[in-house]
Amino acid sequence: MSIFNTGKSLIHKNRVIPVFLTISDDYAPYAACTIASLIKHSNTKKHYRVVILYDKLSFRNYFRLRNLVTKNCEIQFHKITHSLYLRTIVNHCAKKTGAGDFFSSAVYYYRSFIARLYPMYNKAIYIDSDTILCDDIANLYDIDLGDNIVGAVVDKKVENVPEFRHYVENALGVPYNEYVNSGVLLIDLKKMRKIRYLSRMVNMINTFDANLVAPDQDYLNVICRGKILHLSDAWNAQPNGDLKKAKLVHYNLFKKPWQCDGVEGEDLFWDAAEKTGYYNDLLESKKMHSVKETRIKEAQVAALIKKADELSKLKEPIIKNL
Ligand SMILES: [Mn+2]
Repeated sequence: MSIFNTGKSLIHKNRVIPVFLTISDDYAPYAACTIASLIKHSNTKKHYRVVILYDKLSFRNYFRLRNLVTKNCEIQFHKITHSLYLRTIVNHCAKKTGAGDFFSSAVYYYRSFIARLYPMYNKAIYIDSDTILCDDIANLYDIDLGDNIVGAVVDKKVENVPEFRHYVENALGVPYNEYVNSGVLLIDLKKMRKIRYLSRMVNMINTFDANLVAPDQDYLNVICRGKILHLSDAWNAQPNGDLKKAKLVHYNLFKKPWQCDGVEGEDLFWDAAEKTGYYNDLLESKKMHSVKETRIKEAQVAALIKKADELSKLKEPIIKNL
């Protein structure tokens, strides 16, 4: 299953804290920054295991990521290979080519595979690779989920954009103030396995063949509805919000600190970047980032909002929990 593994798989007296990231080659530099920030704020007495689920990873990126390993933080690499479930998702994604089909890579769905691929863990964290830790991630791991399947932060973007709000309520049947962002997840893997999360999601993809706005996130909200613990905003703090108390910053908006100046919390990103082998590359690629690319992104956002608006006008929800 895993091709590359680094760091001894220590049999530790202290339990291990599994943290999952999902990437392709293009996101490796930002994942490195996430990991560097996680290590910076880690507790030397605790043991962290970062697991990178990927579809394509060059040797150069593999070695650069592997170089981040420390005594208390190991890194495992796991290439997601084809399975029946994945094939369904890949085929489904391949059909999405229109404007507003922004999240059309199967990699977005990899977080849904964690519970099934890792039966040895009962609890895990998933974080996006456009995040920077400002606190020990062990503090997130220690939060008691109670009867809930996942812990996540309510998505402020939905609350602030009327089209998204209507989409979530009408097309998904989820109250907008319950709809969470899937960029930071504390997951009860045992419960995920119990409800057969992955096969349920794939079944819904097959049944409804819906062209959703934020696919994996929409499925998570529909499937886990009523069983989601709403975490403090500090664990998924986003630019244009309050970053002062942030424990984790998520550059979730379309402006990324590695592309343009003036993104709130950008200093945190660059501090972490300095600790990776990517620092100079990141500075260079930022210089190359053009106004044209920014315009393309803005058009994509507009298309996404338009899509949300159209879908919110349908009479019935476009997916249902099966
Ligand atoms: Mn993100």
